[in-house]
Amino acid sequence: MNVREASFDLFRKHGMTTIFGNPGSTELPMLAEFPEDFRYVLGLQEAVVVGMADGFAQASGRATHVNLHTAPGVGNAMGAIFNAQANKSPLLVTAGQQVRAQVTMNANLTNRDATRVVHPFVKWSYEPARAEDVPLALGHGIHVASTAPRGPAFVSLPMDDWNVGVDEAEVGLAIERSVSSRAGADPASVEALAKRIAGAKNPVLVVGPDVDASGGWDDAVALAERQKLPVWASPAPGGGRIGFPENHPLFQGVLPPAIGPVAATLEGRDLIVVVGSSVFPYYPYIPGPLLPEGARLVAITSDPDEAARAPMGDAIVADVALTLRALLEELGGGDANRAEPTPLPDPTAGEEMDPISPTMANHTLAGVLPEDAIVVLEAPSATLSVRNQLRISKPGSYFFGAGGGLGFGLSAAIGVQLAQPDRPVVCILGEGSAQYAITGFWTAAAYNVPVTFLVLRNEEYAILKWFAGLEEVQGAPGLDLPAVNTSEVAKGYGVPAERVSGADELEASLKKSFDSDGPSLVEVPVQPGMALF
Ligand SMILES: Cc1ncc(C[n+]2csc(CCOP(=O)(O)OP(=O)(O)O)c2C)c(N)n1
Repeated sequence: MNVREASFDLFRKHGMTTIFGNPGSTELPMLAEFPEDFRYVLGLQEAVVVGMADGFAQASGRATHVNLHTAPGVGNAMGAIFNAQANKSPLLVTAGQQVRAQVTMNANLTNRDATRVVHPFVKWSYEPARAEDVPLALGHGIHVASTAPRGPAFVSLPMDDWNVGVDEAEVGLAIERSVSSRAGADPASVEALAKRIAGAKNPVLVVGPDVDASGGWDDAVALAERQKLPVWASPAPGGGRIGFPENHPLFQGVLPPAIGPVAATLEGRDLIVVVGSSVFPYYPYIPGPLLPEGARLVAITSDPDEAARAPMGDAIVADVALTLRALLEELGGGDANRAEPTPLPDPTAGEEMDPISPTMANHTLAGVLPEDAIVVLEAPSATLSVRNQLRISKPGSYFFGAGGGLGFGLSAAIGVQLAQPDRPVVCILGEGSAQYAITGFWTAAAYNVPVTFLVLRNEEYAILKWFAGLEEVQGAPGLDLPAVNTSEVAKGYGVPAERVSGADELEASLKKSFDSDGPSLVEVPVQPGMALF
């Protein structure tokens, strides 16, 4: 047995038979005699390769292998690796390396300091000391990436390692290992939190992305319903996933992403229970009290760093779903005697305009969205409007780049669709955002990945104009995007595309797109500016 055979057996054992990559000369030896039960998904640029793998890992819930081309490939991928750590996406990122005999002399394409390059954005980074150690190192990377908090791990692989022989018995022990890491909470902490909830007058629940990622969706609903807790989604920038049905009568909206406004929104609450979110993914600095007067906060997170760095409140570090279940048990069967909050009003389409507003575009999408659709979103100025109009209400149905690096949306949608071939995927993009992963259209076409891309064309970086107002910046250049013709570009990569105008044409085109069994794109001109509803 050689390193290649052992490594592919390891990938098989972990169900990692889809590899996302962009190859170079240093990766070819790994790909030699590529096994038939594996699938290689080619991306034409590394940011897209990692973004696709990120979507695939999140939507499949399992570690996913991305193979990059030595230093320049890893360099191109860095923004997407940053996104993957923010998304807590379990990625095994590997990159080829010069042959061992030429690393010390720094021959061409040597990935100098390979383990340091990715350092701030990965949980673990390694180059095995001997060729024979490659399978063990890959296993190490898979286990690190898959344990909480999940995130990317990196292994640098010298290109002459693959044909080296390994001790079959020894490597077999490494391959068959499993690591179970869903840790339940300390019972005393659960008991104390249950008492605080039961004794609170006006408690509220804030749900974040790890509710969905941990499989705790139904438990969060049960907790909110039994305790009659009004529910807020954690602020949108860090909310890569939705953790609670947004059409539920207890759902109160998405928290604003800034210190003062969060406290103002939660005014009058005496207990804020945060599940599966950092406290909090703030973005603009709008100072104010961290908590409303008289309020206490408790966070449940599987991420010790999230717990440690929070500026206020207590935290329980444990698996989110298991802790919610333990909490439900501790609180017992009866429903709490609290008044139910007023549900959100139904979304409305707003005024007729030409071009239509982003609100109208999202409203139109909501009308034709298939029941079991998955939404991948990267249309910055329309984020809140999408949330409000779509009111996504099923688990595993929303993916958003928590890191904020553009290029996630288009590429992740392809990975999500590959992981969930039986569910329709719609990817809502700003035309600016689409350009950061534009070559992803080729992969969607080449592998016939049936994503519906909806491009909201407002001919500007609308969100940056809004930020300019907030930051009191006048006269900044580079905020307009006239004449970026995304539908024509998509056609160039092989994705059938239409440019439509108005709600009726949009509706017809979206329906056609959802019925098609390949990728397609609908580009619709929309009004400039932020869309909040
Ligand atoms: C990799 C990367 N580069 C730059 C930015 C800064 N940025 C944030 S939003 C934005 C504009 C996005 O434009 P578009 O997708 O058209 O959406 P709109 O703001 O118009 O809704 C930019 C450039 C970023 N977030 N990520």
